[in-house]
Amino acid sequence: MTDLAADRQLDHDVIIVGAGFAGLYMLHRLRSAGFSARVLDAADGVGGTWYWNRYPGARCDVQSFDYSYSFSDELQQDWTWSERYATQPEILRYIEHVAERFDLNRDVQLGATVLGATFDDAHSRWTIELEGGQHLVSTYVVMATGCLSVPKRPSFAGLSDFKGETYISGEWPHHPVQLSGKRVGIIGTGSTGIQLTTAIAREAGELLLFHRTPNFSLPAQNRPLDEEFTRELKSQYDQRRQEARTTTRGYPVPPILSDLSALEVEHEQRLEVYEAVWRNGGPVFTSSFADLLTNPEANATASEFVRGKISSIVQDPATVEALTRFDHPLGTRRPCVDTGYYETFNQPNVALVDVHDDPIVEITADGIRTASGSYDLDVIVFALGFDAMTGALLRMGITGQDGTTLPERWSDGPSAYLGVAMSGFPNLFTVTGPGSPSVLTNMVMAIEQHVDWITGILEFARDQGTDRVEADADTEKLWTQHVVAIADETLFPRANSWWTGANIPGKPRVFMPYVGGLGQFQQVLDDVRTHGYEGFSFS
Ligand code: N01
Repeated sequence: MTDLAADRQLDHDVIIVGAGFAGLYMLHRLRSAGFSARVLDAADGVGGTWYWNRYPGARCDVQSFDYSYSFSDELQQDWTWSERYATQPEILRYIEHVAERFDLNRDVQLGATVLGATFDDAHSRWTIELEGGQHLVSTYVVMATGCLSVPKRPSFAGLSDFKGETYISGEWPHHPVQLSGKRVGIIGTGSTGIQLTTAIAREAGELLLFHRTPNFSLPAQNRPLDEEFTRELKSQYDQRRQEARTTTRGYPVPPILSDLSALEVEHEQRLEVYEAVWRNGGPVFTSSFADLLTNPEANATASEFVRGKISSIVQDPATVEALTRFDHPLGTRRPCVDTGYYETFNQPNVALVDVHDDPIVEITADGIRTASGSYDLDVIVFALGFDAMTGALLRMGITGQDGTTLPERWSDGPSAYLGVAMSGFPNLFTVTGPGSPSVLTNMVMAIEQHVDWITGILEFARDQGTDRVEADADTEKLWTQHVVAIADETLFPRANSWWTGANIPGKPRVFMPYVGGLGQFQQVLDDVRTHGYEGFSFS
């Protein structure tokens, strides 16, 4: 491929991999800055995670009007969200609208599976190899491949013997799936499994939820957005976005959150705050007090409150026990956000199968067998999570300088300067990569932040008359150490979460996202930029 890159003319200044929120905005920004760019995506449509995750009940748990692009005021004024938390079909329609509105589709190549990306050191070019034999050569590559785009696939013994239907949540078929009256089993109780549960419980004849580790789930308090709310929102959209960029989460939080320690206030006052934030709804519950994610005693008060809520909702004591046997502090695995999840267990057609002490042994022709029993099923849905943050990058066949591959480079865990670039891989950028706030924040705001910054550094390189940009190894190492050090000051690393890679056997255990928050990260990015992109070399 090296010779090919030398012989061939450049196809584009930049190849972008991924046509989700990140890839599409990257294309828009690069075009506006005068670069030629092309987006590649294996899917048959734009949308990234919202193209693939079309399982029943799929919706976003960041409020729709925050989980949307802020770069165009016309767009945010024209588009009207119907619900506080948007469903997958509505979000996909929005992304398709953006692609059309900004004339992006003409530079998006769909059905394009990337098999490899190889850097030609002598000519400072990347060659991208696609399934089917096509090769593209570019100066830069931006991996907009998503943090949750590689589903964890089932590897249960006997899987192929099953006579019924099986579905993987992240690869849900495009045709309607008929579940009504059927015996359905769901394996997995993360955000996906919980959303699936509430949706499928309405339809299935019988629903069995195979549950291994309890996750905290918080009520969304979803509602339709009426005209008055929307008018008010739109009249202050710009201020809302300005504020969002300075926050930890990438969206403004309600003023009912307390900035005190949970231990500084009386029991009654603490309960009042928890009750008010619970009633307000959404993932902000984990910020009810200032120290829930840093102080185990403070956290225990919030965990206790949620346990109490679950016990007051779910009628069956054994189910309550299984749902509340938490092995991690609240918020140290990503909390789920639901509409009626705990209430679902009171339905006569729904049961929880606790596979913590009675593990799934195999899938049989008729259903699922655990160590102590067998469950006959017509349909099994796997909601097993993702090889998060690094999965898509590691399987992309990326080879940098000196023939070093990314899997070799990251064999002890990911390392990336600002989550955006890696030494030894010049001219390659990652949007919301490991070491950036990404999945701990509102992804769309985090994407815009990274994309704007990547565009800035490419413009800077062009102004310098160079076309080779590389993160310095020492600076990258210091940043990666800093990301781990500040995570260690919190409770986050205490949990076996996908944030640490613990959900994938053999994956190095490293807390991957930057816990400092979106606003603080912006200050770092601004600082690096105003110092002439300190920590990068240009040649
Ligand atoms: O995945 P998860 P997810 N046998 O890793 C279980 C985002 N998201 O797709 O914990 C039995 O959280 C596993 O059990 P355990 C969001 O960021 C967002 O649900 O390993 N069980 C766990 O219960 C979220 O955090 C939205 O014991 C097995 C489950 O599978 C992220 O995606 C909606 C198993 C995996 O849970 C991931 O959520 C949906 C086995 N062999 C998702 N292997 C929004 O609303 C795995 N499990 C925006």
